[in-house]
Amino acid sequence: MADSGNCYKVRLCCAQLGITLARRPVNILAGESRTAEFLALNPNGRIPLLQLPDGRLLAESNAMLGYLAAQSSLLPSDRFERALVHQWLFFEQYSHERFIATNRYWLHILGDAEFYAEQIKANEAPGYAALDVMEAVLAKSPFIAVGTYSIADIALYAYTHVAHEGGFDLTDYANIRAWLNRVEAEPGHIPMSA
Ligand SMILES: N[C@@H](CCC(=O)N[C@@H](CS)C(=O)NCC(=O)O)C(=O)O
Repeated sequence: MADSGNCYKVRLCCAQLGITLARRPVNILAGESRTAEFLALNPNGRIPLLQLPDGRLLAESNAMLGYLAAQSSLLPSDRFERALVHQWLFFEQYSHERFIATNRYWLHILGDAEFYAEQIKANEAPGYAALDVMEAVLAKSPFIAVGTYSIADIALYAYTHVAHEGGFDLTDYANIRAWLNRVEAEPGHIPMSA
């Protein structure tokens, strides 16, 4: 799904690692991730879903990043640094994506601010709390998990760079905005629209 940040993470990682990816569109708005055929591939009924050349299937965008980036500079070999990358991948899913991406889904993808008004409001404080955490970390480090660009940056970039589409204003987040520019300057970067 072109507009999905979770799908974009995988496209961006593959582009930067020179991995060829064949895309198969799944229209979640038409229920295509909930058909019996799709549920047989991913019982959780969600995209992205990665199929390896040998047919094996992998769900969960951040698990895909870990698989694709293994033995590359995007996933440190040092055991503790690798754990730090995982720390931020879990942060992305539990403290960031479920507020920032969800508000974006309701506002930007579904375009139904009125119907979801109460939930959108409820997600604002925890969404900004996640941005506050990132802002503080990025005051001291050029990248989020370790001193170099990693899949933690890819995972958090995906929905942070479009946070405004979920109603989150980054004006007061100078460190995050500088980090977005650094991520975009990394070799092989592609935009979400690519
Ligand atoms: N934790 C999952 C979240 C996946 C997810 O929520 N995907 C959305 C699109 S971004 C989806 O498939 N929604 C359709 C549905 O729930 O039916 C990941 O990171 O891959």
